Amino acid sequence: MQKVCVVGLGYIGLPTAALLANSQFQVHGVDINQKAIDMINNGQVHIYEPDLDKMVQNAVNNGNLQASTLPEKADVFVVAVPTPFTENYKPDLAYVEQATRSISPYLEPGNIVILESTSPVGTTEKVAKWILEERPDLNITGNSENRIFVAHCPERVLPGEILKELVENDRIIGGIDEESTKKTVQFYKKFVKGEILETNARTAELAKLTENAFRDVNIAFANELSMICDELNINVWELINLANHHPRVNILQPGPGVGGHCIAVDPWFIVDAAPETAKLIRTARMVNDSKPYFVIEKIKEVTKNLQNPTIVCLGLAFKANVDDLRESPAVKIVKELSAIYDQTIYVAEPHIEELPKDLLELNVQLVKTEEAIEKADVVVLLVDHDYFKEINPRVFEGKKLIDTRGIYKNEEERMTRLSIRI
Ligand code: SAJ
Repeated sequence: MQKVCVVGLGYIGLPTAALLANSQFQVHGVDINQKAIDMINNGQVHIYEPDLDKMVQNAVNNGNLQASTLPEKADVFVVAVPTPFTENYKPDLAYVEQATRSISPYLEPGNIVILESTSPVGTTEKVAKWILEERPDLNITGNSENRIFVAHCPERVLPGEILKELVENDRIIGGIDEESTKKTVQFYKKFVKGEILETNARTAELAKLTENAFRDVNIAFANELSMICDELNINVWELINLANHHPRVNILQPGPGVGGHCIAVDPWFIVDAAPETAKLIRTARMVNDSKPYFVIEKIKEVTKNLQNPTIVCLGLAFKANVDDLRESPAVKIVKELSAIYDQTIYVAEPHIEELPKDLLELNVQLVKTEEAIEKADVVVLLVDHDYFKEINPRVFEGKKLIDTRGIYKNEEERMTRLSIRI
């Protein structure tokens, strides 16, 4: 049985570890979060992803998955740690460097080190360099007996669909040389059903960033359209629906902004690498980042002539049907509202039990959806959770509704119930 050491047990690392441990691998998971380690070793999970709890429990019970704060010797090392950006939008590789240096003492000739974290171009080469700094006895090229193999295989899974997509998605594999690519392909072929595409490390890195930048640019197009439509008093949802009937047009959906830890972050890595040239990618980021402020301006407009209106926000997550609040535009909007208004801002988020720490300290209160809507003068719909789609639109009668996700697309409904279309 091959042994795999997975470093970083978050939204990517833990599902990957669980999947491997439920196939033919012995898995040792590593994380700096002791609480997460304890939970995993008890067969529990510290993040929500459909079916992940069952898989972790099964793997731990079978003895194929165990976790610790320290790495162990293995055949394959998978690094799946965060790659955030700094305040001035520069990639922060501290976690990748720390993870790489932490596994270096455990490496043995013949091992494969795979970087799965979304990374700026050149990071996989840096991983190899950091390993050699720690382990000058190892080699990363040629036929030497002491050689190890280093490659990038970017994760591409969609939160909410992770366990399915880990197996079914096509994977891009780019080694620091051809041998590294080939060895890594052999590993992924053991559990991936999708096509495996071979390239070099730098192209693999840019391919992943390109996928997310592509989506960001397309969402920015939809968001810009929604602001143009607001100016021209045109229903953007109807407009997009009409345009999408063209066989070669497929416009995405506008919303309150772009959240999550990927699409709102990764395009900056391209901008950082080619600041003069990546004009469209930078502008798209700025359009999407400006959208929450547009929504806030709309709320201010609606509440202008109301005395101490009760404002209710529906949804905090960064997108529909997840509990993930990272980089969520909804959280940003609620925070801004709490600074603008003295009265309590009510929030309904059916996917969480309590508010995150930074909102707990503010004049923000988490309430049940129905209760919230009942007391509202103004309802701001921020996330298109299925739960909110089930709401009978009659409950909004007599209230002002700002629907940033276009749940109520029917023109007649919109005209009678919505004060503002965005
Ligand atoms: N959004 C819109 N309108 C749309 C689609 C999305 O406003 O039409 C918003 C969402 O509400 C959310 C944000 O964009 O705030 C991002 O959501 P998403 O569902 O587009 O993507 P993520 O961040 O959950 O996952 C993305 C995926 N990348 C692509 O689809 C190209 C996923 O495959 C990647 O693995 C993931 O990033 C990642 O980890 O990089």
